Amino acid sequence: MHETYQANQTIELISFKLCPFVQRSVITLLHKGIDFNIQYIDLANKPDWFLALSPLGKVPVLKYGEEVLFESAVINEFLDEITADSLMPSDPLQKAKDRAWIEYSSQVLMAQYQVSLAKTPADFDTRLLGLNDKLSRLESLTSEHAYFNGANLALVDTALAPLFTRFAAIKQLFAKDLLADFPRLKALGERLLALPAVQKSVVEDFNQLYAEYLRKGESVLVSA
Ligand SMILES: N[C@@H](CCC(=O)N[C@@H](CS)C(=O)NCC(=O)O)C(=O)O
Repeated sequence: MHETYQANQTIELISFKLCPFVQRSVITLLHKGIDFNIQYIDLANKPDWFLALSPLGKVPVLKYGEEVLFESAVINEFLDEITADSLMPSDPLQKAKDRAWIEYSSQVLMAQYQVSLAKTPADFDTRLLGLNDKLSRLESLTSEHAYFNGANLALVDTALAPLFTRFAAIKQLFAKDLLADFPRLKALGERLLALPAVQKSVVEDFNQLYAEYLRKGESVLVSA
């Protein structure tokens, strides 16, 4: 743990209720027991103060005292480093691999987003092939043990968890089990969704808001 930056500053996370990248940071904050405030914005109507703060105009943004951080993977490593019980492997090679899989998981989240917003059955099927291709690679790497790397929860798990929140919502709302062919990922998802930090990482009416968002986006999931 880095002594200079113990989590004794005011921490505020700028969020959008449905953003999976923000959710990663919320999971990390909650799991590490860090006090923080959350401020929600509407991404369809970004406030000027937010645009001034966020270099890419994206959430999450973390305000740490007067300092501003962006990019969920960077935010999470910072939060991890200023608190005890690191969620990053100490071995340089394993750490580099986890960083690479965190980036990969961002691409999987994007592929999941594309699938969720397909407007026609044909589009849905094409996009699902792309998502499944990415999931197959993850499936073959996922450990049989508790978490992605093995016995210990790591930042790569906090990066993957939002995928499972959305797969669970799709299953519950639209009776589609998109993880049916991926047993190891399914088991990993169940373990992650059982963690209190993951359960509390989204708003209580998440499924309702998610369904509404997909309906507005004319998703085929909603009209099917
Ligand atoms: N690579 C970024 C991705 C963040 C991202 O794409 N956030 C989305 C919401 S989920 C966003 O703010 N989009 C606003 C926009 O692109 O205008 C991260 O990991 O933090």
